[in-house]
Amino acid sequence: MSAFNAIGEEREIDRDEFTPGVEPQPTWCPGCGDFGVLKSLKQALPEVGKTPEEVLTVTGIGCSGKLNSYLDTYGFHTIHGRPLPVARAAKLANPELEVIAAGGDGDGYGIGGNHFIHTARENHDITYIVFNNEIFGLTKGQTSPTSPKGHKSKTQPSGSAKTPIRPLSQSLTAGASYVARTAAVNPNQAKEIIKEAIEHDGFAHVDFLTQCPTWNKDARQYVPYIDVQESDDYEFDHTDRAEAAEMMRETENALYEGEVLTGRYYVDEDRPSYTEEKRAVGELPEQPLAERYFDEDAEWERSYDLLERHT
Ligand SMILES: Cc1ncc(C[n+]2csc(CCOP(=O)(O)OP(=O)(O)O)c2C)c(N)n1
Ligand code: SF4
Ligand SMILES: [Mg+2]
Repeated sequence: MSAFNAIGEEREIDRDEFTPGVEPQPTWCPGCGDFGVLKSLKQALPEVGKTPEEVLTVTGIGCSGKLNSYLDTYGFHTIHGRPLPVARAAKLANPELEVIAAGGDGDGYGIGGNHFIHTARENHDITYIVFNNEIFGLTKGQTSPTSPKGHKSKTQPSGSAKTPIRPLSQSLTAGASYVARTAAVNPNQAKEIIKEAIEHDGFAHVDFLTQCPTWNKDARQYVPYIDVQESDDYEFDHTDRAEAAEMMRETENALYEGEVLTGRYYVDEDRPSYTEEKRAVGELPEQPLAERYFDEDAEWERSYDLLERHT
């Protein structure tokens, strides 16, 4: 696969380029589903023609947050629940950058839940991968927003009384223009879904089922899984909001009954991304802010000029 690098030269790329030169070995436990996300990204990025210097990976806190230590792109390891606002700012400053935000179910659906809703609502052109292992992995197995009702942990020894959230339905309702679920146990599908999400113009949310064999031994290991696009048992139009919503609801119910459904649930190619909307009304310059900063001829107001005018 060939691609243009940051200075416009065409060159060949392959997945090894996304493995850091001085390689920190992943500290994830053997059998952890997080390896599946890393592998699918390393395969997907060169296949969509991206070079490491064209990509920014922004992560939250958790086992999942270690992703960008093992993936050789630009990286920003943010604080708990905050990969999306950082990813949004980076995309606005440099729309040419391929921005991938990633984090856990606790990070994204719990502490960062408000950012999730509003990033979907505003349709920022970002790929958002949520490592969904149904617990807080890094902090040793507490219940998360996706833990099943009744899930026992050290902090909920009698079982969680809470009903899990429905991340796919929530994403659709909030306004995401691409919503999918895949699983670490299904690497071929995962790679294809990640490729589609990266290539999608708008907010692409991938709920990525990642087993945690260390702290969530009771959880299903997400096998066998069913690909809803491949199965004759499921027929729906993933461009139709109502049909997608119904399929998501069925999928979210099935997960807690032991049936793992995965696939592409909703795609809206027509909805303009936030960047496109802002450009259309003249509120976003054609020249990326990131470039203007280094352009001595650029006429633009720095924040302290604005401050002076308003004090
Ligand atoms: C503001 C804040 N609150 C709590 C923590 C402690 N903490 C670190 S990781 C984590 C949960 C991680 O769970 P999840 O996001 O699902 O990621 P996983 O480890 O399962 O990949 C928590 C609560 C923190 N780092 N910062
Ligand atoms: S604790 Fe669980 S989520 Fe964290 S690295 Fe180990 S297996 Fe993976
Ligand atoms: Mg988790």
